[in-house]
Amino acid sequence: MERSASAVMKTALITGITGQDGSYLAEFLVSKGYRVFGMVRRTSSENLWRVHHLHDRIELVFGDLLDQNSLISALKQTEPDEVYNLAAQTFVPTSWNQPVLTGEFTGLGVTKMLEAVRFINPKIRFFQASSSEMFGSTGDFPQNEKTPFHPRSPYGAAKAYGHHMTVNYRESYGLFACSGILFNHESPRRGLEFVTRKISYGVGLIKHGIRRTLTLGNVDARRDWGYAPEYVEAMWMMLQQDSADDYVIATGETHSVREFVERALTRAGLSWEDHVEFDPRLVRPAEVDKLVGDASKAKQVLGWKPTTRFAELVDLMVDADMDQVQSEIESGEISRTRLTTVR
Ligand code: NDP
Ligand code: GDR
Repeated sequence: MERSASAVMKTALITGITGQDGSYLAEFLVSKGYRVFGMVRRTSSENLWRVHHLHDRIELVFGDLLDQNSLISALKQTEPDEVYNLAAQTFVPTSWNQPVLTGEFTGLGVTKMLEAVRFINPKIRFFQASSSEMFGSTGDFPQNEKTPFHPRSPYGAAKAYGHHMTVNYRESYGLFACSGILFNHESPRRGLEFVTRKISYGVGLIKHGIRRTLTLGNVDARRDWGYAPEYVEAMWMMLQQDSADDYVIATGETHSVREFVERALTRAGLSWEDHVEFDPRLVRPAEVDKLVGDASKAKQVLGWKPTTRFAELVDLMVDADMDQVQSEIESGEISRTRLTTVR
């Protein structure tokens, strides 16, 4: 691929650019003057809605985490200074259904990308999107970079492997490889199956009279929820340091799913009694009861801190989904298919 005329312009390759974080990171890096490449896998129908608005500012290359040569070829084509490895099978319940595939995407995929970096250009700076799910049922609160892992799902176990491989490639080969231990982060671009978006979109459907109920599993689980655009900035900050390291990225606050639902319903003027139902099929084989992160290292070293707090996050997601549902009604886009996906 032809290189830009500008000698100072940095180039980044983002895997998972079609996902929530990939789209925000692409926006952020474009705003910083980067040449941004996104790696996408071949799909039979178009899947680029989160990055449509960037179509003339980003470039796409084909590749799949399962295919080692496609990663090597993506690096050869794009010659990046920085690689952000955001691609993964990210939905925890699916990881019990498809544990092997999750291990291959979310775990081994990291090693495949690290190997590609080492082989093509070991000077490339590498970011791995690790997860608070690695802490699982640890009894230590709040969780920091030194807290032991006890993952409670095939997803969490695969992420722990990817994290350790990132650390190992740094220590064994001197790669500039960073692992961001990211606590839950949300936005109006979150997939509809994750609980926050399921709630905000569900509330939008109820408010517009399309649905009557919101069906949920364990509403006592507690999470540390932040705002996704702020988390992608932390990823970039990690790769701008003099040396590579690992950082917890979190708000330091924990709230239950129940609190999230209550705030969302209140925002829309709806009540729990009329609209929330429990479905035992949504309860997981093993739950992570409580997560709360300590991001003081990121604050001290990177100068990163979260600004959007819980109530503001819920409100902005509910407001966005009220508008989203309204525009889907107007355009006729609300279809039976779309409604089944949010059950
Ligand atoms: P999403 O589920 O929104 O996006 C996942 C991305 O991975 C999609 O672009 C998807 O592509 C891509 N992908 C999946 N499998 C493959 C594959 N085999 N080859 C190439 N691409 C693939 O995730 P998020 O944006 O929310 O998360 C980004 C990263 O951060 C993930 O690694 C996630 O595990 C991690 N993380 C996220 C947290 C969060 O709260 N959001 C918290 C902690 C970690 P396609 O569109 O084709 O499916
Ligand atoms: P999580 O996110 O598993 O933390 O993983 P999710 O939003 O799926 O679940 C959060 C908590 O809500 C409870 N819950 C429900 N969850 C879903 N999805 N649907 C429901 O109906 C429901 N009812 C209750 C869950 O049991 C859980 O306790 C996310 C993903 O983005 C991972 O990729 C990422 O690594 C972690 O966050 C940090």
